[in-house]
Amino acid sequence: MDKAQYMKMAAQYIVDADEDEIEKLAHAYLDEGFDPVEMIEQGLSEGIRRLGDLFDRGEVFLPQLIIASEAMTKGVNILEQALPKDQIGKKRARVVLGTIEGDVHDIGKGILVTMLRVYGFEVIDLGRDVPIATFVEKAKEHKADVVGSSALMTTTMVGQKALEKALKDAGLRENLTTMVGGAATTARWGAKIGATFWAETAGDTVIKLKEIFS
Ligand code: B12
Repeated sequence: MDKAQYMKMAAQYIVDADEDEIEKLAHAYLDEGFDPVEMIEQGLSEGIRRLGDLFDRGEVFLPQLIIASEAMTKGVNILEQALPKDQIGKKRARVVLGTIEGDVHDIGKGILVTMLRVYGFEVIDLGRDVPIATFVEKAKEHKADVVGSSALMTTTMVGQKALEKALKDAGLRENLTTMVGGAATTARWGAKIGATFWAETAGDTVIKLKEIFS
């Protein structure tokens, strides 16, 4: 089977919320020697986005979304094991990362954590639904170089703005790179709230951070 075919099937199995098929497909894909990141970003993520649109239109309901998320997590876990282990002794930078207050969406954040670790960044993963004060506290405690927040909902992305302010108020912002992302956000939003940068995907985030910490 060619790579495009794998991507198509991965997306479809996520829409179908079929964990068993995802598992089989991920193993078969890796056996062919294809790039795990491509399947995460172009296959599985495409499927979950498509399902989100169906959910939006009322064509699928929350239970299917939950089962599909579990299938997605399973697939990502299998593919992640095939990623090269971080070979870099000295870390490029220390990143404090979490999904913002009120928001439980953590699939994308989880992918980002893995990708950053693979590329030699030290990551302190705060998890999901993280209070603004915790980001600030952990940034201080770990002497972070970067603070990143993920937001998937229009109702929670305002927390990213509050985080920028809280970091400023704590006197930390000047010495930090801040980054925002998640499906609710845009480059315009990132610029508007004064974040150092916004990125669309985990891959783009790695590229931007590598430029800053080369
Ligand atoms: C899966 C999913 C769920 C799962 C989440 C499981 C989990 N553990 O994450 C479940 C079923 C639990 C869920 C629940 C809910 N959901 Co939901 N969900 C989704 C869905 C379909 C996909 C999200 C996803 O995982 N995408 C795939 C990942 C890989 O993409 P990503 O997160 O964008 O991440 C990538 C990039 O953005 C980037 N990135 C991510 N984070 C960061 C951070 C930084 C710093 C950077 C630089 C980059 C970066 O890198 C990632 C990899 O490339 C979206 C639809 C959509 N189009 O987004 C709705 C969606 C986000 N959900 C929505 C809603 C409404 C809800 C609920 C309120 C539903 C309900 N009625 O209860 C609850 C939320 C509860 C809460 N308080 O948070 C709405 C939000 C609407 C809005 N405009 O605000 C959406 C958009 C669906 C819709 N169209 O209505 N959901």
